[in-house]
Amino acid sequence: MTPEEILKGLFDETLVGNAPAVLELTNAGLGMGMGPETLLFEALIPSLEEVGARFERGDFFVPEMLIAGRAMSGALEVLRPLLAATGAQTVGKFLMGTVKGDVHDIGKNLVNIMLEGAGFEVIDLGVQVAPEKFVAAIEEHSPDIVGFSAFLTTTMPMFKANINALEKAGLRDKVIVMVGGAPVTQEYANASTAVRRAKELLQKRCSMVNA
Ligand code: B12
Repeated sequence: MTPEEILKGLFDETLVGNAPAVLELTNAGLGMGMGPETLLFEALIPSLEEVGARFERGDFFVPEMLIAGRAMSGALEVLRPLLAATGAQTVGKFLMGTVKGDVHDIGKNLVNIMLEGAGFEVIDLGVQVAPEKFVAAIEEHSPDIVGFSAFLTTTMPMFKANINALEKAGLRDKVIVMVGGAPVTQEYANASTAVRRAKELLQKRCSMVNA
């Protein structure tokens, strides 16, 4: 198989949610020396974008989205150690969760993997995280950054609700807040940008504290 065939196969099999084939192709690609980022950004993620486009057109329904998502998550588990294996030392603590009312977690999990790879200690609160739970976790773990992930236009208002809850608990000035997810602007909606921004924000905050 050529690298092109691997990428095309990965795209097509993710699209139809064929998890075993996606796993096999992921392993085959890696075995051929293809980079994990190539498999992710040139096949797996574009395929899920196509799934979303088909859903929007009414060609796909929730079950198709679900099996495609599962196929992608399976591949992500194989890629996880490779994406995270940089051996970087801890640069900060990142608390992450998908907001209340939202169950999408693939993007969040990918960002977590990239953050871990860049040396962040990541505490993942999972999905459907209520504002009170974010507040309690910030009090417990004292993270440098808290990340809210949302994938629906209907759950994006939870960003504001979470920030209000942080303000009410007197925590807003203690943490940097980052938001992301499919409906959030391109500038933030990318795992590698997320890592770069996280580091920049942390540096800025440290220099403010030390000034
Ligand atoms: C898979 C999927 C599902 C799966 C989720 C499985 C799972 N475990 O996550 C299931 C089937 C459960 C699902 C359900 C629904 N879904 Co859905 N889903 C998708 C799909 C196809 C892919 C999402 C995905 O994983 N993408 C791949 C990842 C890697 O990319 P990403 O999510 O954009 O993540 C990147 C960035 O956003 C960023 N990022 C993510 N989080 C964070 C956090 C921070 C802090 C930062 C800095 C960055 C960051 O980094 C990531 C990596 O680059 C999208 C289509 C799309 N175009 O996104 C629809 C989509 C998000 N879903 C949609 C809808 C409508 C629904 C449902 C309401 C459908 C229904 N009628 O029931 C339900 C809602 C359920 C709920 N309450 O949450 C719509 C949302 C439309 C909108 N604007 O509101 C979309 C856009 C499809 C569409 N085009 O219509 N879905």
